[in-house]
Amino acid sequence: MVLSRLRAGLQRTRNRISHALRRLGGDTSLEEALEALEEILYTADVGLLAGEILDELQGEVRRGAIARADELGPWLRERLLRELQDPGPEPLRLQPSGPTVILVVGVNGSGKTTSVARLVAWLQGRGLKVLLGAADTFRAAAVEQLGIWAERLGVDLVTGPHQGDPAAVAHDAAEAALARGADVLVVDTAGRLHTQKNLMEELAKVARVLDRKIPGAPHETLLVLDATTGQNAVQQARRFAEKVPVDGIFLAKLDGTAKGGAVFAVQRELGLPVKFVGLGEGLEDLEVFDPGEFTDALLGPRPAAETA
Ligand SMILES: Nc1nc2c(ncn2[C@@H]2O[C@H](COP(=O)(O)OP(=O)(O)OP(=O)(O)O)[C@@H](O)[C@H]2O)c(=O)[nH]1
Ligand SMILES: [Mg+2]
Repeated sequence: MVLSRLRAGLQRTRNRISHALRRLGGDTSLEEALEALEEILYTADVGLLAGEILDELQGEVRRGAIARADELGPWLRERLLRELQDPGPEPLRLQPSGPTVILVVGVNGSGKTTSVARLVAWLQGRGLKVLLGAADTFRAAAVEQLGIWAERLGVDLVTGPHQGDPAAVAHDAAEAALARGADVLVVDTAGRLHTQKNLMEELAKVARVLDRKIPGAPHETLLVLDATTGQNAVQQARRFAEKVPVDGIFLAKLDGTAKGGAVFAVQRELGLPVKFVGLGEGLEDLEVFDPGEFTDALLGPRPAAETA
């Protein structure tokens, strides 16, 4: 069930590599299969990893560990799987007592607010009491957008005046979370670029204020990346993460892209776990990242002989 939604989301990526995937099995020559595999890696946009994997593979072939075309598919699957960190069923470190604070950051339009809403729905589904903080005071429409989600979700939203200090909103939200006994406080922020010094400093201030009210907060800082931007997202995220301590990635818009392989580039080049993926614009379009399911959805199901 879950797998099928991920499969649907990754369809564009899989379509793009399906021709090459077909050439991996059957009676293709090893040489042709190697070419197909190279095509898969580059087309899926896995980044620097592609070159590394191809080098390794050449080595395997040279030392005779791989001799047939149909051995390449399973080898690739295992190899890709090894790249991915498994966030496990508990991707967020929830505090045993007192509110857990989740700070959501990222560049403009990456999918932060939508992902905040989905996270709230996911947390509510686990029986947790959630409070929302709208620390995006930059655009008037931003608070409104989050307000609509809050109403649909039936959660309280703490906001501040338009163009007001986001750290003040964070302060009030943390206070409200304590006073109302919330299990989780999720704080949405305005989009920003790592090059915008003041805005990066503002983010640091938001984190400091949260920590002052709730020691250890934010307990999770999630960086939302737009999967459709592929390698660009990776480069931006790297610089972003240099400035703010990030705990994990929320990879949004995985459904709208043929660059699903960006997951590998993110993990390899940022060393950060992908904790959630966004597979659409709705509240239910969130999945906890699962490396096995992801690899299956990308490469197609394993042949029966292997799964048996
Ligand atoms: N297809 C698809 N669209 C998404 C997904 N996540 C977000 N979007 C869409 O992307 C657009 C931007 O999403 P927002 O959540 O407003 O992005 P944001 O990062 O909060 O934007 P700013 O606050 O302006 O920086 C909206 O049209 C969303 O519906 C996703 O997983 N899949
Ligand atoms: Mg937003």
